[in-house]
This record gives sequence, structure tokens and C-alpha cells, in this order.
Amino acid sequence: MAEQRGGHKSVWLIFFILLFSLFSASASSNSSLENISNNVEKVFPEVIEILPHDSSAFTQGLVFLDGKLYESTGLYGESSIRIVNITTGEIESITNLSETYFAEGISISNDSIIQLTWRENIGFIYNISTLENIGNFSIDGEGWGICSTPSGDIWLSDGSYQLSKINPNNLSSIIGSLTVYYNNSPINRLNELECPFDSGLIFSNIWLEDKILAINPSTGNVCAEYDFSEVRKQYENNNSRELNGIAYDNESSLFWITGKNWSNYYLVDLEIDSNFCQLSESEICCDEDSFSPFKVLFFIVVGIFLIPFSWPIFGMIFYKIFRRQTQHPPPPRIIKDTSEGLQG
Ligand SMILES: [Ca+2]
Repeated sequence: MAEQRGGHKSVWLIFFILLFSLFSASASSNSSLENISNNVEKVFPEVIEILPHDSSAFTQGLVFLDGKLYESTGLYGESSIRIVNITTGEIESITNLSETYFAEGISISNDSIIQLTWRENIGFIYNISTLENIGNFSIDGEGWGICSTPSGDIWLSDGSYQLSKINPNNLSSIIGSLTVYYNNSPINRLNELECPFDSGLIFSNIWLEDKILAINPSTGNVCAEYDFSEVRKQYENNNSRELNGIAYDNESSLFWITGKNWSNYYLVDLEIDSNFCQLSESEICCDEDSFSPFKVLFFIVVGIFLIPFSWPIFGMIFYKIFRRQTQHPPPPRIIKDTSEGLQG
């Protein structure tokens, strides 16, 4: 009888140890997620220089090369590609699109300007000096933003939380994709892009917001957020719409920023804090945070134990297992040796 009472105690002890372990595993898993979720550096950039911008320009894309700004403007009947003088802000050269096209983001690839259209499934290639249309390419789905990395990758946004990597040779076939996460949740409305650094970071602004996000392309995690809402409040009027132009000057390491119907371009320094944006692979563990074996096991076990009728059954199972282990082993079987006479 005393042995049976001891067995019951042990069963409950095992049960509570198991429950405690699962709670601990779940808690430690959550705390690692919280550490990662705090890895977005928030920055309010200071304006270094202001340049006048055509306030009728519905800016959809911006790039900088060799002392010139290249800008794409959208809307049907108003779409264009233009070269802007960075001393005066004046338009040096412009090519208008047919009114059937709504122009979107631009980038530079193979010494040419490439320009997306929104829903027309076509992109245009221009001579970088004359802005003469020298070719087309097809776009699968909507075109929003585009950027080229120093290593030759080309990323494209379509307003969703995913970026597509496209083949740099035909500019059409999709060869990869990247889901972008802000604090472990996919973030929608990725728009105008810029791929400024050798580190391969991708910059994107968010449609309808005055924010630029720095994205780690190996994980999709946002590591920095640049908030321009105060810049817009201070310098822009009520006719301005959201920020939508990011251009990187790799000689000065500074950025030119503007937006839809903004009065100005702003020169800013978007410094990257390596503590946030140079995360190693081992630190970025939780892209699949929606699935954790510990969490699943935890919920199954807790779910089962919450059913009142399961308690006696589990108690019996634990008790039987425990009893089997604590019972005295059977006496050893003695086998009579009959080979004695055969040896020697
Ligand atoms: Ca850009």
C-alpha cells in the first residue's frame, strides 16, 4: 500500500515536471522572438540640403548617377521619364509616355534606364543620355518599384509584402522572391526601391506613409526605419502626397528623397547602424515563427490535460509505467549446465 502511494506521488511529480518544462520552452521561445522584434532602428533624418522639385510631378521612381537625378512620374496621361539638374532642380530632358501607360519605378541596368508600368505588363528601356526608348520587356503582374544591387541583382516590388528577384538579362523572368518582415510580421505596400550599399541592403518606402525601411535581403527582416513625416510637415504643403522617391549617390554616400507632388528634393544621410543591419544568419532564426515544435507540443499537451475525463486515463498510464519500472525484477532463471561432461 505504501508503495502505491509513493507511485501516485511520482506520477504527479512527472506530470508537473513535464508541464513546467513545456511552459519554460514556450517562454524561452517567446523571449527570443521579443529580442528580434526590437531590432528595428528608428531614425528621424536631418535635412542637409534642399533642391526645388516639380510639384506637378507624381513621383514614382528616383535614381542618381554621375551628378544627375533620373525621375519617373506616373498617372495616365502624365507619365514621364526625366533627367533633373541637381544644382537648379530644373528638368534637363524629358520623354513623355503614351496616355495608355501609368509609369512606375525606375533603375539603372547595363548603362540604361529601365522603367516599370503599373498594370500594363510592360517595362521600357531608355538610353541613359537621350532618354530615347530603345527596348521593352514584359512584367508578370503589377510593377511598383525596382532597384539594381551593386552585384547585379534586380529586385521588383508589386505593392505586396514580397519582393521578386528578376533575371537581369531579360528583365522578365522571376528567379527568386523575398518576404519582408517588420517585427516578425510580413509588411505590405512595399513601393519605390533603392539598393544602395555593397552590403546588399534594400531600401523601400511604404505606400501611403512617409517612411523608408532598410531590409536585410538574406532574411527579409527590416533592420532600420527612417521617418520623414516631420520633414514633410515642416517643408511641404497640403497638396503633397506620400514620400515616393529614394535615390542613392554612391560618391557622397547620401540620399536624395522626394515624394508625389512634393515641392523639394531633400539631401539626407541615412546612416546604417551595423548593430541593427549587419545581423548574422544565426541571429535571424525566426522567419518561420508561426511554426514552433515546442509551441505545437505545448498546446497539444495542455489541450489534452484540460479535458477533465483525460485525467484518470493519464494518471493510470503514468501509474502503470511507473509501477512497471519500480517492481522488483524477476529472480534470475537458473539454467542447469549440462555440458560439463563434454568439456576438457
Ligand atoms: Ca529608387
